[in-house]
Amino acid sequence: MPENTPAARVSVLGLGLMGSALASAFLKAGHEVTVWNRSASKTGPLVAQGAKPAGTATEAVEASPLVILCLLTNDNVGELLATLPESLAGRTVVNLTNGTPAQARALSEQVTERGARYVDGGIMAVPQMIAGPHAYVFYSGDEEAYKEHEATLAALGGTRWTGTDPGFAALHDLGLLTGMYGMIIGVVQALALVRTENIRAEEFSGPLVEWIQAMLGIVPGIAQAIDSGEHLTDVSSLAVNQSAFPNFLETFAAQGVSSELFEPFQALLDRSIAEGHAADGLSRLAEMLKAEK
Ligand code: FVH
Repeated sequence: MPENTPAARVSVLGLGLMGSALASAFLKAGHEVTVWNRSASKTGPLVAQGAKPAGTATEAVEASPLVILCLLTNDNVGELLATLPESLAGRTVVNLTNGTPAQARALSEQVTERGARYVDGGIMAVPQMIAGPHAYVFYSGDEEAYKEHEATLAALGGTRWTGTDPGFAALHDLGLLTGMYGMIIGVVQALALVRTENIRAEEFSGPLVEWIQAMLGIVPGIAQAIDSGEHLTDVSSLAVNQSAFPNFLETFAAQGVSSELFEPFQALLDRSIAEGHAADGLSRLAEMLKAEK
């Protein structure tokens, strides 16, 4: 525990892979931890580390001013919260379950209506990384409650405040994961392509990583163009990208690799050009993706 951080009472509800890692991190930081899980068998290893088992979710909530939830889905969270309206009052609920901004906002209402404070969190780590140097959590919601418990929450990793809109932590979480999935789409397509000629994926991963790292340098420029609305480019126009794109789709077909992940990109390029944006850079595509809310 960092110096000057007093031991806190924390309850962790939901002891799957992630919830167990969270509870364990609080214990290692010297906090007094109460644990509950729907299937009681999962409390065993944490009790062995010093956690107190709660017989019911209500008992777990009543044990601590800070209540951490980490269930599979936010629907599960809503259902669980609905079973404990009385015991929530006066506590801070920090929900670290993965979900959508709309779900976080709805849960915030559900919790505050019962006299408790709500903070939502998006964990940027896998269970094995919790409490390590690269783990951090986005938080949003009740700022006073967050500040009151930030030192305790720091046992899990870095703390990044995103604002008082309870949906913002989920938005940041999903934003980063969207970038990650975009990269994974490119990586699996590239490796599937070179494997058709028996080039080893491991061998190709070297230049692939090097190239992706070099290309990451264009991200700030794309972001700047999106913020300013100035999409004209002298680097790589949509017209240039559109003219090269059939080479990819033709090669995928010729090599027997599905192009199902890439066809939507071709369609988006075509639509951008048809709407008069041929001279713009790739940042224009963010505008093209906007749909009416
Ligand atoms: N694991 C990971 O890498 C990711 C990293 C980023 C954040 N996610 C999110 O964390 C949430 C929990 O994930 P998890 O890895 O702990 O998941 P499981 O090991 O499958 O544990 C699920 C727990 O949820 C409990 N549960 C499920 N349904 C209910 C319900 N209706 N009522 C009460 N509890 C429920 C389940 O209980 P049990 O099956 O053991 O009885 C587990 O405790 C998740 O949002 C990830 O997206 C993890």
